[in-house]
Amino acid sequence: MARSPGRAYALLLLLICFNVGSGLHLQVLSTRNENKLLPKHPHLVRQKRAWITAPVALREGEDLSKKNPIAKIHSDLAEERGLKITYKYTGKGITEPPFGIFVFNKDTGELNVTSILDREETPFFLLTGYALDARGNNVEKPLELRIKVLDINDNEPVFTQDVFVGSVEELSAAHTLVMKINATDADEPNTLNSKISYRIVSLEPAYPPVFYLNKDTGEIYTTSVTLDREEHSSYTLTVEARDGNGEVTDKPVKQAQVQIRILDVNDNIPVVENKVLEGMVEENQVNVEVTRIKVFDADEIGSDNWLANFTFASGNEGGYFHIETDAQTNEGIVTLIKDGPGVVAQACNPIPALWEAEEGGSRGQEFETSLANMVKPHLYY
Ligand SMILES: *[C@@H]1O[C@H](CO)[C@@H](O)[C@H](O)[C@H]1NC(C)=O
Ligand SMILES: *[C@@H]1O[C@H](CO)[C@@H](O)[C@H](O)[C@H]1NC(C)=O
Ligand SMILES: *[C@@H]1O[C@H](CO)[C@@H](O)[C@H](O)[C@H]1NC(C)=O
Ligand SMILES: [Ca+2]
Ligand SMILES: [Ca+2]
Ligand SMILES: [Ca+2]
Ligand SMILES: [Ca+2]
Repeated sequence: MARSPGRAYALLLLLICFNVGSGLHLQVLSTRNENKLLPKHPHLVRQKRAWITAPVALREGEDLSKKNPIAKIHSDLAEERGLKITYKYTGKGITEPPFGIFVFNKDTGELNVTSILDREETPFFLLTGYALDARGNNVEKPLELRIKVLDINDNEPVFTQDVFVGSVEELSAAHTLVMKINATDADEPNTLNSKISYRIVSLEPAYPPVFYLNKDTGEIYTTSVTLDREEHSSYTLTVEARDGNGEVTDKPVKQAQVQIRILDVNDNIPVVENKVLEGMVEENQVNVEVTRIKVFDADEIGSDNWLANFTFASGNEGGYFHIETDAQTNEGIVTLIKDGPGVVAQACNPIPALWEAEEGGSRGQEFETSLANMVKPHLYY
């Protein structure tokens, strides 16, 4: 800790004016006074051979001119040796952008702030103070001065998107995570100034309430009300993000839209329009369409959940008929592919459709068609 004799008295002096509170002025004069002074000056901490100052704190968004000078460096070497000292500061706000935030007096070492500060632009300034002799050489070890910019709540949360889009399957369990909305607040992270509270303002259709929003995370979940795509295939939510702890203020509150599509699940079986169908075919004709079996399926039109799969359960052992689905209309197209005696098709689950056709107006053929979905047929069995 002991300094070389030549420098025992050569200590850079720092004066910080705290204008907050009692207007305390701190001075460290020299190492000779160190033991006496240190306990009275808790803002200055001796670390190795340099004096490091506690940060100066300046609030953003405020006229700070009354706090000037905000800091002062002084070398007592000048006085003790009768040297002419020139003071200099470097760093952000002086020699690096943003320029012109601070000015200093090179003769007195006083540092002034000239601008209203913006924490969101520059949260922290690290300046270095120098005491130079006439030839520009350091007379003292350069000194670090830290200036912290204190936050005020001058930013509102802003949604990262105007419209958030999500989807969830119908019949999903209660408390299923659907999606997450997101807003940002430029104020100091992890403080109340940047805390965001989310809220659903409105939901369309409004009843019953099928979603809830976690106010802290922005996550949207299903409620215990079961979603049914066949009833409502989409929902539109208006959401808002409030500042602070979500308390109501006169500040503007940003809103966003949330669109949630309900995805189809194959929860409807095809229902035939007519239990009995009749078709007529001229004698001695093949590859002609005999009839079309109309079915209704409440699932998403055009999807695999909607498309019916027709098969002959029985009665077509002779192979007279062929049946296939018209993917556009979901009809079963029955075609006579082989001429022959009357065909009676029989049976079956889950929805029998008795079809009767007369060939040539004389012979009657009957069969029942078995209708099942092409996809996830296990839902019905
Ligand atoms: C710093 O501010 C003080 C107080 O307003 C003023 O007297 C002084 O001239 C200013 N110094 C500089 C370098 O602007
Ligand atoms: C919110 O959006 C911002 C900006 O796009 C991103 O940096 C951040 O990670 C997002 N936060 C969450 C929780 O998704
Ligand atoms: C229709 O059902 C039959 C019998 O279950 C099956 O063999 C066939 O692959 C199905 N067709 C389609 C397109 O799923
Ligand atoms: Ca804020
Ligand atoms: Ca701020
Ligand atoms: Ca279906
Ligand atoms: Ca469905």
